[in-house]
Amino acid sequence: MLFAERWFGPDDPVRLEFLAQVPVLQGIVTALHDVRAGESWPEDRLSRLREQIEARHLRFCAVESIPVSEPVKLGLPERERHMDSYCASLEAVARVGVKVVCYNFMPVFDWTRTTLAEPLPDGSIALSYDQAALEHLKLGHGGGVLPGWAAQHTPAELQRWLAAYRHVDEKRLWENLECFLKRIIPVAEANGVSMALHPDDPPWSVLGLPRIVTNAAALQRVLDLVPSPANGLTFCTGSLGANPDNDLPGMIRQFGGQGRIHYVHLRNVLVRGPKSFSECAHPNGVIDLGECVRALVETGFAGPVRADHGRMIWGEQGRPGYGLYDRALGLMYLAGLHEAATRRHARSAHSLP
Ligand code: DNO
Repeated sequence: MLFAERWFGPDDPVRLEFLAQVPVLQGIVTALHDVRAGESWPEDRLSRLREQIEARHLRFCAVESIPVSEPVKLGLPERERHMDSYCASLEAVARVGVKVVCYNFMPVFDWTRTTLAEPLPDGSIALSYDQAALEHLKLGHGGGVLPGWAAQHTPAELQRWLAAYRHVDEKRLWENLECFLKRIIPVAEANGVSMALHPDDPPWSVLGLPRIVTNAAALQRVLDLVPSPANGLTFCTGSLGANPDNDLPGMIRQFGGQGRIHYVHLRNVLVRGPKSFSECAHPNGVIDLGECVRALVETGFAGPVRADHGRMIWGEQGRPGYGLYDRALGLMYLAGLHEAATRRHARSAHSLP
């Protein structure tokens, strides 16, 4: 696997130079964050990002993410134009040599949390989620804003999207996902790009919005909709692991065994009760990351892996979940797990008759 981290571009308070000092780091994932969903990405800006990354002796190894517009997820007429733009972006990404594209199909909001600064017993700060607290937010009515997403939609836009989804249940969302995949996967395949669908975070319906990419059966259904190797997954342990019913190493063996995991996010969560969890340091929490790494090694996974979110520690301020220090610690822990799993796998291969 290739150890990577997310960099939000030249405005990121975590400078690329600092990320490059993490000993095991080989790659960077980033995106053109200011291009609106539905518009196509300019190739010259992608080339400049690549030059900056390569100047630090790192690889631009994945795009995270090319966002899917709401009209595509809702199945509105503009989706045709938006899907054309999406395909143009995939072609541009491929031309600058990036071969993995992460995306999600969550209505309105991407990852959802109720607190961005939950104090953990050791004094560090983490993101957390509680379903009851979420349902109390009166979004966009001059009332609550969803932590992390206040700036993404104006209150009027938000109301418009929330109202539009009243007509889109899970069945319709699946149909719209199928339409999207049938349009873009052939283009990705022709350009040597592996699409990596990120699971819903958290993996259940929020605020009455449908969410469908939540468990093993759903992930298999996604893959079966278009049976091309270019139609694959971002396997995110933190998202799927918030539901303790998900058997993560088993899922890695199932989908990795089919060669359909193209990108991995490895982080941990403390599950506090039904639909209630807090993020935590990588070695703590309910997820056995050692077993997950072992399953990845045994299924021959060779793509990018990142530590995903970290806590805020040692007084660091910045983008919630995306400080430097805890992500660096997490990556070092993952590198240790990987080294142990690789040696064990090599030993067991040699002991075969
Ligand atoms: C959270 C990330 C997600 C992810 C998107 C992929 O920090 O894991 O925002 O990038 O869901 O489209």
